[in-house]
Amino acid sequence: MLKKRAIKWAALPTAASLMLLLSGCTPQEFQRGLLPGETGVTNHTERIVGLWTTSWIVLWIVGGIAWALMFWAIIVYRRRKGDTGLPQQLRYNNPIETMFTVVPLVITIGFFAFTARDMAAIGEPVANPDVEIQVIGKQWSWDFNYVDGNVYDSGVQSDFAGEEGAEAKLPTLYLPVNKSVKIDLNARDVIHSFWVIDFLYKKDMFPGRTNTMYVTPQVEGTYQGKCAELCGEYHSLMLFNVKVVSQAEYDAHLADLAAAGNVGQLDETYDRNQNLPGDNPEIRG
Ligand SMILES: [Cu+2]
Repeated sequence: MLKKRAIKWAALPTAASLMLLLSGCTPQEFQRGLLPGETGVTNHTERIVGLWTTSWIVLWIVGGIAWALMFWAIIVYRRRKGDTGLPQQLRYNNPIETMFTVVPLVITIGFFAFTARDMAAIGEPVANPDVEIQVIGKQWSWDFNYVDGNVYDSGVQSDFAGEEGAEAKLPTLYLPVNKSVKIDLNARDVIHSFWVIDFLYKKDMFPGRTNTMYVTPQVEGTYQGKCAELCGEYHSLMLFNVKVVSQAEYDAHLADLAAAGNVGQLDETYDRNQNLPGDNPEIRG
């Protein structure tokens, strides 16, 4: 009787929280492990979703076994009426200790191997990318160089002081759909991080060094981007958009930039520090 009541009490909050959790999410969202974005936003997103959800499945199984063993021990070996002193103590159980060492080791090596495999695949350089872009982070906005088109766009930090439609005015990087893109990442002052949320990928930008990422956007749309490295007072205003558009719209945008006089490339002239080591040829050669 007492047991039944205990189960009832435990079932209530569990059911309530499960209902809350499930009601807010669609099956598709669950299949993506609650990651943002849709299926196939870039050529890498499904691989990332796969690694993420498989990891969670493994972790839930490990968690389930650990919790089951824990509650079994708590319930079965609880102190009963009339018990005195300490129960019989267990020590030097070699099979159990070997298992506790080997199983986590196998799991950790497994996570490492699959992560390394996917990181290598995502970072694999594309020999002849269709589009080359340079993105430069700066406190607190972004410069975009369209290398092939020899045009640029220079952003300023966002101002969300209650103004309607402010998001549309954010600096916006255009990318053509289904084209392989090489993005060189640099910084003018401190470390920033280039993060397009729905691309499920971010990469740091260092002053004096060039990081590169390769991506093929596959779904047209407007995506939100942020700086993902705390870079100073207005880090939170370092926002941008990425518009994945058709080749024609992309060409039209580059033509608009040229017509607006944004011809050429924004170089390190605007970097705050001019004496950095790294890949600055004037210092390192
Ligand atoms: Cu930043």
